[in-house]
Amino acid sequence: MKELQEIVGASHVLVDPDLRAPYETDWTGRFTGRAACVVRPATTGEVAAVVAACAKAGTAIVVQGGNTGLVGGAVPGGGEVLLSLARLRDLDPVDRLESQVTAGAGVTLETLQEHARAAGLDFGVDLAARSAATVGGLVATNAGGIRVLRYGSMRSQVTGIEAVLADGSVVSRLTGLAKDNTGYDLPQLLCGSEGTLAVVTKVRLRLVPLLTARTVALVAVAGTEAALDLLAAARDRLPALSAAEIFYADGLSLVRAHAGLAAPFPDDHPAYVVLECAARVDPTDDVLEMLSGCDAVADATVASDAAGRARLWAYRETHTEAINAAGVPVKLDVSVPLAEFPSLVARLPATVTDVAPAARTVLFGHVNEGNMHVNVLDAGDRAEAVSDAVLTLVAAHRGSISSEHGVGRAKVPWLALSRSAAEIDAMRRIKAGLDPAGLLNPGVLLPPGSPRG
Ligand code: 2HG
Ligand code: ZN
Repeated sequence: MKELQEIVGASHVLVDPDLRAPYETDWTGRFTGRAACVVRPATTGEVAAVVAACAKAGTAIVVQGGNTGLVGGAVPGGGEVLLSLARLRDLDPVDRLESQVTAGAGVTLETLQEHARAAGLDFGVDLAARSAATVGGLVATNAGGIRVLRYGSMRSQVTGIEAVLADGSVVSRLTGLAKDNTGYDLPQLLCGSEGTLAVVTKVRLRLVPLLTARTVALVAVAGTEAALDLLAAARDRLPALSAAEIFYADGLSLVRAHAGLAAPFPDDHPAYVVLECAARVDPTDDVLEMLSGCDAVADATVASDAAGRARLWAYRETHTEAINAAGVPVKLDVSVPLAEFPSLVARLPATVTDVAPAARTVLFGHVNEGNMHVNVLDAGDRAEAVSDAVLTLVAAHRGSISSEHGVGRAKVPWLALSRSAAEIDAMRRIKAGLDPAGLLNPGVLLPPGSPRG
């Protein structure tokens, strides 16, 4: 402890239980664990010294950014040093020539977006937790969000990484070269590694053109199949399409009650799709033309001014908050091929109530990627049974048990539903090579059997 205090300063080693508490429980309140202490380094050098000290003492580390994760991957299992990267907030000036920027792991997504926009550019990833989620966490989980349709997930934005390895050594690859075939791509290996292979301290990121002409449409449809028909029309006819999201009547009721929002349409409908187009010239006419030619549209409302767009997005983006206000949910985040999407949605509610009769299932997600956020309230002591039933159903639909939130601690028992034994073995060997003592995020991502995994 004394050594850690010498590295980061006594005020940045939190031992008092009250000070540790906000770091020890995740945002949903479902995952909690005790840390030996919380250490808050401010530089890569300090991170390296902390990791080296922990390696020497054989102490495990759990790594945390904005603590907005949803799978328990950044809260302690018990007794680890919790390494918070929130103070790594360096943000270089935007490199306009390369259209890139280098950001510290603790920079929030919102700060990064504002920084890019002030330079006339934009960042390709956006998600509802933008005010707290940090660059390091977004990389560690390969975050997705609402613009994957247009720009891909976090790994597609990453051109370089600086990271501290489990022995405290630093690997730095921040030149951001567009072409560089000189061996294993370590930055890409770290995207989605959930803090199990190294501690990401800085990231070099690709920026995208700033598209200020934006139009959002909230479209009422008869159900999931109609939503897919609408999606197909939008993808065919709207080259500026940048988001396509889905939610259902019960989610809308919950959101409206929680946030006091007005009904979007005179009538209720089974399902709703949010479409956003972003371009340099106003895409509204194209959106209206597509909507008027699409039979799947039961009703629609369109906004192109900032306040109107935010008003329509609120119906989708308030889901997480509204669900959390109703109780501690079982959160599952799955994806299936689009052809399987309607069958999955149709079978989910009964699959849940078969094992947890009192439970309520709220579905919403990113329809373009077949990514459904399955939130189950009132599961009581049936949380594991619910997860098992839903994830088994997803596997039977050729899907992934974690589409964008990662495996964390929550999904470890089900990893084999999405990954073969040979793949898990290969992952274990990579883990053993980079972290032989199993000190980084033990209990996260890999099933037991790997070094302290
Ligand atoms: C979103 O798409 C996030 O809003 C959170 O991935 C999903 O709360 C959830 O289940
Ligand atoms: Zn999502």
